Amino acid sequence: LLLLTCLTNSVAQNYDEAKVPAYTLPEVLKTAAGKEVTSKKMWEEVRRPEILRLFEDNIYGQMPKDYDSIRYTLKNEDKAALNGKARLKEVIVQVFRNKKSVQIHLVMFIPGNAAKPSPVFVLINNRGKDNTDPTRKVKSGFWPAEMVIDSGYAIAAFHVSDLAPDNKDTFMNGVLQLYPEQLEADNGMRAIGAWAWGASRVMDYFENDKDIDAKNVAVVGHSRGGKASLWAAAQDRRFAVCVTNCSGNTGAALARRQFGERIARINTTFPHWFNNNYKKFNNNENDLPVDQHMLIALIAPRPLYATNASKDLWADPTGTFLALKNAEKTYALYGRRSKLPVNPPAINVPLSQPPLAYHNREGEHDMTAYDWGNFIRLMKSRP
Ligand code: GTR
Repeated sequence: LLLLTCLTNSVAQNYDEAKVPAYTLPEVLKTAAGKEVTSKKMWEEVRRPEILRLFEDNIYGQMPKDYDSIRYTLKNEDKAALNGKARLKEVIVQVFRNKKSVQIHLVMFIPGNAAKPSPVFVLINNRGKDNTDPTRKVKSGFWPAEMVIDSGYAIAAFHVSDLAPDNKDTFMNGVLQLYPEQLEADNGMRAIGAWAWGASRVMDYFENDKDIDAKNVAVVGHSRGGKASLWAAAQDRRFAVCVTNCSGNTGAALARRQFGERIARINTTFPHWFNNNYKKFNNNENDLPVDQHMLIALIAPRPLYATNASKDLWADPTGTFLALKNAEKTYALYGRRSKLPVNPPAINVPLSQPPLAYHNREGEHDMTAYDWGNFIRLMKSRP
């Protein structure tokens, strides 16, 4: 095993565009039986379920939808937060199954003067909890609550560790205690799936909060959290918008380009993120029955914003752009014409128009006020 691990790690990650191998992407709009998908109906009834199943079986695992009960408890409220501009709510979302439960601590700021329910951005927080500090002693560009409130939207967040600790030895101490059978299955849920599951339970809550417009929820994630936001939006069509920031490999970037992080590497460093079947594709990208453009297609016709950062070649900015381009045909089935150009835009040229939005921000692997400003632009320019 040690030898195998060393061999896997020794495969150099490529950063040279000239060394990207020739590849053929699996066809989004052709059914398993070889039929061309020509209508929205055929997509929704035949091809979309096929693709969803392929992602479950080969990558992210099943998404259990049954639970015994769910309870929402308002733990803290401040009607005059952010200098009176917002209402702070901290809610515990507790989900029960098999006499076990998980608790999701949801932090929300809602515009104070809103005349009707507010559309909301909900972040799947994979970084330090102080990035989403409800007291606002700590303010971070990763979750710029003040800026989002000023633009008229609510902003919410929960932490991934409430669902599955991000650790290969302890990830099962969360949602997976409610669904222990998942751990036995080669296509069972793992950590990324558990985080996406948490986003759906937060959506269950939003549907019960009169302050929130549950038909206008954008699910947001950065990097590993951005892999989860994609999977959440693909699985749960209640999410109106998806934001995936620097999500890279097994996020919004095409695997077959083998540029930057690769499947063998991600499965070695983070064996708890994806299901057992995914390990078959280590150094074997071309055998995958899907590629990541198909995950984006599952989100159609809903707006999707994928970002990258210029110094974050690990997450393959070009491969992300190409994944979006290869999902365009599916959006077109719904009459949603992509406004993306043929080639990736220059650094710091945001293309924030729906349905498929993209930018490559100058700088490091991160999520910043620059990124959020553009997510807000996408929300504002939706039809
Ligand atoms: C890296 C990992 C990436 C990305 C990143 C992050 O180590 O290789 O896939 O998830 O972590 O979450 O910041």
